Amino acid sequence: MKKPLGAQISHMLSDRGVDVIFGIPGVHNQEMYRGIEEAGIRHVLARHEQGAGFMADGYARASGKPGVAYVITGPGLLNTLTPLAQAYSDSVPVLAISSCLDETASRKGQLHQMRDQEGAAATVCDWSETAHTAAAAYGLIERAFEEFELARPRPKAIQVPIAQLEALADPAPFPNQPALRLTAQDPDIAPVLSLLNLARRPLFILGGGARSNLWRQIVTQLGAACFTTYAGRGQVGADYPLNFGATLARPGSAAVIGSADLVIAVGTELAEVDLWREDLGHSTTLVRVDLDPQVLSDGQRALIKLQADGTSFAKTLWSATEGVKPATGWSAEEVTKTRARWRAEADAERPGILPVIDALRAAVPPDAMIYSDMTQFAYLAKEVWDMHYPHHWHHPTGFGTLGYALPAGIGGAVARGGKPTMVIAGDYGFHYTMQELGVAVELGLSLPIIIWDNGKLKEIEESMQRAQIAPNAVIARNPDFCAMANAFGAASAAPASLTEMQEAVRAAFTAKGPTLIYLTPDIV
Ligand SMILES: Cc1ncc(C[n+]2csc(CCOP(=O)(O)OP(=O)(O)O)c2C)c(N)n1
Ligand SMILES: [Mg+2]
Repeated sequence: MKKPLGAQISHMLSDRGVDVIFGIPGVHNQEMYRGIEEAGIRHVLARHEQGAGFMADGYARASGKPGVAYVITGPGLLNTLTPLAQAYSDSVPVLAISSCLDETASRKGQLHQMRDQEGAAATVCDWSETAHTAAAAYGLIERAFEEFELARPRPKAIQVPIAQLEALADPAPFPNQPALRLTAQDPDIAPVLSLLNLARRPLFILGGGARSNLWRQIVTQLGAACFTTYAGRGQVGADYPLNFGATLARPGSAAVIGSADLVIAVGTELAEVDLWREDLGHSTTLVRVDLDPQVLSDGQRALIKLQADGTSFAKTLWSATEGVKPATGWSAEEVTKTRARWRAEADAERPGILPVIDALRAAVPPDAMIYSDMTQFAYLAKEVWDMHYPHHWHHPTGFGTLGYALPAGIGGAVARGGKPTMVIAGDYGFHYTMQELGVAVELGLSLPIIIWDNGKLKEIEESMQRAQIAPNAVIARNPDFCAMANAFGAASAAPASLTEMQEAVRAAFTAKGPTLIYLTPDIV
């Protein structure tokens, strides 16, 4: 049956498994809202398109499905560019569908007109295209979903001219048969196996792309030590005696890596934000496993490069490890001592936060999913908070955007349908997107929102001090955060002790709406 294209698009998305769309309507994209309910899709109304974009990101990270945002021409799309750039750097499948003007070359001064909307989105997305016909819209959506599945997932922007959204169109074609990955065949790991047979101190570095529940068994069987990136936490389990944890950013990790006689890095960019130094520190063969040729060809001098996804690699490796004798060069004692030293080092760098982190972790269910912002609390926590499950801590890693945590956590909580989800933000960063509290209240999300209020932009103040700049522009007047949360209809707590904090956090996970939990460094 013919319907306006705007409505057909929602049906097409629904047929491809989309059950939630985050967005904001306007007169330009209202046709996209005609079919949402009929298609069985839930819409979450953000308070700012940046919020909608981060919600789509948080939803995608929690569900593994693409996150979709509906926004208007011009300012609506521009407001989502920051989240789209964040999704690009962290390889998150986000699809932004917006309206656009029908004609811009000869008509100036139209509502929401800008110079080059398609081009603007192209600067931060994998691609940005305009669908001038219904067939083009369907083709682009199909392509986006196919690429999310088959290639490194990255955000895409599709814009549809207003007249097209309004015009009657036939339904989209049935979903394509899912394509089979070429790389689905077992990667050839023979050279890796020969090296493993010789290695005394093999070391794995597991990133967010390592995705497999076999890693614990693999490293145990091989007697291998491991590091994870922040995004790779939870792949092996904190109680594995040879797990150095997410401590790559400790300068001393270079020496440990240098002492390994085989290093295998899986599904990690080994980027600046993973290492905070140029060189990994290895002095031996580096094996690199990744889907992305750009990662394989970077400056880390990998001797063996395998183009494979982490899941297939782990599967093939596991089926071949039986014949490999476990290595004996690492000792659990060495790992424990090193970790204790690094923990003390991290504690000394940002004093006073570690006891709060430990107490918080003890009160959080092991399967909680955590969304953190750019705050000292999270920088330290990411290093010392061992995760029970992989892909349960999400941070605006690559792009480093303040204001990520709350909206992304809302998107995550929506995807998780009641499973424990928590937000951690700093006092300053919270200002960026705090209006999205209204969404969390509206949806009745049982979301603890931890605010770490050190009264300033502390990370920046300390950086200025290190650079011998007299700190300035690093103090903002904060609102009464608890009163503000209450004004939005959220609950709040300002615990004076760590025990009170734990009680507040436990209660927040089962509350009928969000709870802002206000912490200051005075807490004891
Ligand atoms: C969009 C954006 N603007 C600016 C920055 C730079 N920046 C990083 S941390 C920070 C201060 C954050 O202060 P707060 O949230 O209070 O955390 P704290 O460091 O005090 O724990 C700023 C301004 C950024 N990361 N993102
Ligand atoms: Mg602060």
